[in-house]
Amino acid sequence: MKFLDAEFVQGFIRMANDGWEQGWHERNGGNLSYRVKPQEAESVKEEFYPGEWRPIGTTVPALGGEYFLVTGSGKYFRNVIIKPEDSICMIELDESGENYRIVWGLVNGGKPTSELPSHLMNHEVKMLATGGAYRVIYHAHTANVIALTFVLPLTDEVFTRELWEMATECPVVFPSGIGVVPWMVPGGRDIAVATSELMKEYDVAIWAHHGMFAAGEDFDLTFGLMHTVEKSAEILVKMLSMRPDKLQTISPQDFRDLARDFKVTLPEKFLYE
Ligand code: 2HA
Ligand code: ZN
Repeated sequence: MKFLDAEFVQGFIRMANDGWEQGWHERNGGNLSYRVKPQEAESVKEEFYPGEWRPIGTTVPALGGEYFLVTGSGKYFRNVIIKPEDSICMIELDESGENYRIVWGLVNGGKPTSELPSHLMNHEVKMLATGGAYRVIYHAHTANVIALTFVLPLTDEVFTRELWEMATECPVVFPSGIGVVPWMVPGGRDIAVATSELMKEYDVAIWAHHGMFAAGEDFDLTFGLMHTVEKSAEILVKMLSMRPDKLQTISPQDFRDLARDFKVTLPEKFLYE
């Protein structure tokens, strides 16, 4: 099969473009990765032309031998749909999980996303935690969530609870809550370790003054998660702009009632009075 005709490649391109259309990817902001299924990699391997092995910058032993579709470092989400072969690439990891090589894409040179260590460490955590179900990691520069990191305390409890309160669907969409990473230098192993620690517990991690990471099973669920959190943040920004003290809201007991009917478990640490 032609690489660009494969359904997983088309899904990846559409998600990148949907993010662009939301305004989350100014210039080269943000990055996306997908852990490719073995049969999907097999279906497009006629077009592979493997490059040199290079160090990932961290070690992900559980991901040895896996293939990933990823956006390129310095590449623009705007261009993914226009020239995918220049903007994205497929990489293969070696058996040790220490090195990668490009097997398709980035035809004009370049490297996978600058956040490759964070993406791969998050993939490793999520793959192990979900028995292999989770395949997508997405990083976006979502303006409303970023704005909130300047005015709310940078705790998982406050961000989760405030965002749950802004839209009734939120506790159902992200029942385990949201983790917050304080400001750190992006691109390296330290922020990758901090984020992947949070990903053991949550599907969403906020990077203060920078953006968000979301994890999920497929493109729709992961994009939908990012979209839901950012929409809720937009409502919170509007609410805080109108009157910072709420006149009424959803109470801890309301959340418990919702959890019962919708059959989700909401950790008590977010239901403080
Ligand atoms: O430009 O978003 O975090 C890519 C990024 C770095
Ligand atoms: Zn970023």
